[in-house]
Amino acid sequence: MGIYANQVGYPSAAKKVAVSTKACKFQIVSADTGEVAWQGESVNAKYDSAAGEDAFAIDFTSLTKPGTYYVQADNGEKSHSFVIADKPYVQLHKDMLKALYYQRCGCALEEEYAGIYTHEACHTAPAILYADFEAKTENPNTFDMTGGWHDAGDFGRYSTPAAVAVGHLLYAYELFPKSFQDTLLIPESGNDMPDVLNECMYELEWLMKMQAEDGGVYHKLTAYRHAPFVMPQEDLDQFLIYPVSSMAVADFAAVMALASRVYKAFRPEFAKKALEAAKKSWKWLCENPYIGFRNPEGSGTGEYGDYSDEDERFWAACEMLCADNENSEEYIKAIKEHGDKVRKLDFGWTDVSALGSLCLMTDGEKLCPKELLEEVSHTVFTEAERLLGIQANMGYGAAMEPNDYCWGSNMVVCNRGMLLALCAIKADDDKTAAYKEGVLSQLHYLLGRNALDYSYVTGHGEHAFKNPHNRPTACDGIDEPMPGWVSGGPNKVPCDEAAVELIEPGTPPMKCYVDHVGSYSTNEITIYWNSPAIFMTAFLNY
Ligand code: 9MR
Ligand code: ZN
Repeated sequence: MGIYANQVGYPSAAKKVAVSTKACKFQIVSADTGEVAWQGESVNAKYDSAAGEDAFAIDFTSLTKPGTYYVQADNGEKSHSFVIADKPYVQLHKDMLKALYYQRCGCALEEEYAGIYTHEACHTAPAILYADFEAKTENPNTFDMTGGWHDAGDFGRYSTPAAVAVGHLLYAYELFPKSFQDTLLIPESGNDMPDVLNECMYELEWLMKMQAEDGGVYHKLTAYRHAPFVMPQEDLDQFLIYPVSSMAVADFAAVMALASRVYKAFRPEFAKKALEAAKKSWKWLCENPYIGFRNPEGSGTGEYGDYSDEDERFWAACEMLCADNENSEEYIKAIKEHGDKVRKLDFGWTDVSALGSLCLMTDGEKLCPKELLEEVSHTVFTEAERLLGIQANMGYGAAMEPNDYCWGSNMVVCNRGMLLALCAIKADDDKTAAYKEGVLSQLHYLLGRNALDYSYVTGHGEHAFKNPHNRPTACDGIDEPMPGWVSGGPNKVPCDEAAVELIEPGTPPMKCYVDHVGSYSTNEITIYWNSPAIFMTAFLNY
């Protein structure tokens, strides 16, 4: 039997449910005093098809007194400890945001900000165009492409996931500014901008370098193959600028348009530059068809391939409508045209269309024709109801069905949390609480209420994962990883050597995970797995 709780904690005023795999009588024990604070009996045996087992609810909602507790069953078995607090996710939120700072490329991470996780400046050499590399051109043109965040456990920098991650963060800031007041202790801290905007600007300035003269945006900047496990500054491979994709152009236009609005109050010059960059890429989009991206034969870094750019164009059109009041008719036409072909429900790098929905339902509310807005809202709310339905049916309470456990399944968990959060702020008062509980349920899964008893955020929870597939973590000689990283999580088709060896065939999807540094298909970290988690905590801390 196992008892699984959110190892970080539960807000005093919310529902509090842990899970056990057997029926039991239980006590909630104070970790400080050993006193029994609550007792009850498990209820609601439910089969969880993703975990392949029954789960029983251990409900202690009525216990609201702040403190540190654990669950103890009548057979003596215990859960990890957790807190009950007014705002249990403040440090978690800060650490997940600060984690992005550790991804900064092209600068040294100084002790003052990075603590023990310092390193010298990495990837400072100029880059060359992939075409010149392939043609072995002598003395090719070189470009300064330094800056930005490493995408993940590798050192590549990719335009589409970069735009999506910054998108999540800027929307989170726009909607929940109060959740971003604390300093992150990064080099810019203490200037006149919230640190989330400082950190995002580091990525946006790099992204601007990815835009070509004609408005096209290069798909990615990576070496020909992933570096071996070395510290970033030891990776001296030639960085290559791969060709333009229309997904990169559209995502770029969208995020620059968004930045032009968000930074206006703090950095008017930067905001203006962002709007001009967005317009230039929008023009490119109007003049060019879909241009996909496939890795050239032999080249082995991330592909981020995508068979459709309709969703990226939809997001771009929504954002342009909000940022540029001069061509509204044109943008509305584009929103309709592309909107008809997309789901409007996903926040990931493959399908970004929900970023467009979010934009229309918040900033675009007054600019978007009423009928269109109603259609988008209806689609989003219908999905939210579907997700609440899945949560109610699954023993572990996550809106995750067996097929949802793909590479980076924790992104699905968090993206669905984002959608529920959007509905919570847009719903009539009587439904707000249910959607908020829905967001919490996603977070409970992420932080330990799952069949493997893992908190999938480093440094948060007694049984948090510790061995992310992340080059600096693997090579820095420091035992503990940086706190605040979200793992990719269970993947029903594990495909790296470590995972294939350690996960038995036939293992239920929710259990297809290994906390192994080699496991890139279940245990990597990425900027765009942290960003939707940050959106959720920004909402919950608000
Ligand atoms: O997150 C990506 C996932 O959805 C894909 O299934 C996977 C395989 O193509 O690639 C993931 O992205 C990786 C990227 O290609 C390179 N940097 C690390 C990313 C996370 O594993
Ligand atoms: Zn670097």
